[in-house]
Amino acid sequence: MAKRAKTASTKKSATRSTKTKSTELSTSCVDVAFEDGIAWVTLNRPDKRNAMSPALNREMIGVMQALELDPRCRVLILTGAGTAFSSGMDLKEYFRERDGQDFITIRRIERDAEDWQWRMMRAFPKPTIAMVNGWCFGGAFAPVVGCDLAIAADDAVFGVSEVNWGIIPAGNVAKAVAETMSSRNAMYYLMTGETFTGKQAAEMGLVNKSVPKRSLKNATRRLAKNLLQKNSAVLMQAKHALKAVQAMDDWEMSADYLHAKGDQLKIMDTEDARAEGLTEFLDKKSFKPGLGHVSEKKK
Ligand code: ACO
Ligand code: V55
Repeated sequence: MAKRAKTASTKKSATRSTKTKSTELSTSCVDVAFEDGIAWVTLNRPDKRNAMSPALNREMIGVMQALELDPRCRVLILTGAGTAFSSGMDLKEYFRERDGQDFITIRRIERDAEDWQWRMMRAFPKPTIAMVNGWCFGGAFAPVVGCDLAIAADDAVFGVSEVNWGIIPAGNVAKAVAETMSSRNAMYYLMTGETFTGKQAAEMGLVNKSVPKRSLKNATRRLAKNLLQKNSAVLMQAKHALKAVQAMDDWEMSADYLHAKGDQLKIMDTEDARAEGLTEFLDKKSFKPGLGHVSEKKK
């Protein structure tokens, strides 16, 4: 402790993260870096406010396929380079330039976007966090809601801006908005195209919370580190189960489904987190499950 306080530079090195860019996974539009179990995935077209072009979408499919199997990724954080999280679909490359192409090509361009923005996101076997650092418009709502959790900068600016330029929020943007915002707020922002801040997004429940921009990375890292403490099989079953029962109207069906997912977990979880949790609480009395995870106490 005393050593660390000696000089500013030693203090800095003591807290320096081991975040390293992955040269093999980074692409022309996406930057990937690993840091202690976290994969930082940064939409990287800052000059275009990280607008999602067909090329970016194809690259994101590849990045997510790789990260799914990569043990260096145990939590995925999605964010944007520069002033934007993402300005939505690329109006030039995704819309104007696809006009006039055949319908099969158009459908493929749309499917590439949707595959990573919500289909792969929702199925991703590891926790995902959207870190909304700035502008977030239209199509960008799909990956924000596609991620399990979201944290925004207080002053990030959101807008369901499709109607402002003459289309409806497709690509499951309206669905994403309907699932996370109240009916009144969803309809209000979808019809007016009015912007709202990260702080308002948190109040409305579109994101989990908002923090001042200067603390955004640390707050997101802290959340990721909480998730890193947990058993990965338990987390995967829990997130997929929640998404599945969200779509079920019948309580008998959801109850049965959840029992089945829990039983499936016993086969998947070779570490047997459940047995260890029971032993540590009931026998060793070494932690309180209501107040934190077993491994926090073990350290
Ligand atoms: N698609 C294509 N290019 C874009 C997009 C986009 N969605 N957003 C920004 N750009 C480009 C601009 O054309 C400009 O390019 P240029 O430098 O080659 O001229 C560059 O990014 C910078 O944009 P500015 O508008 O100058 O940046 P500024 O910081 O002033 O404004 C803002 C940022 C508010 C995000 C603005 O760019 C904007 O309104 N973008 C569109 C937002 C939007 O409504 N997106 C579509 C939603 S609908 C959907 O996604 C389906
Ligand atoms: C939109 C988004 C899309 C799409 C078509 O929100 C329209 C507008 C996310 O993909 O394919």
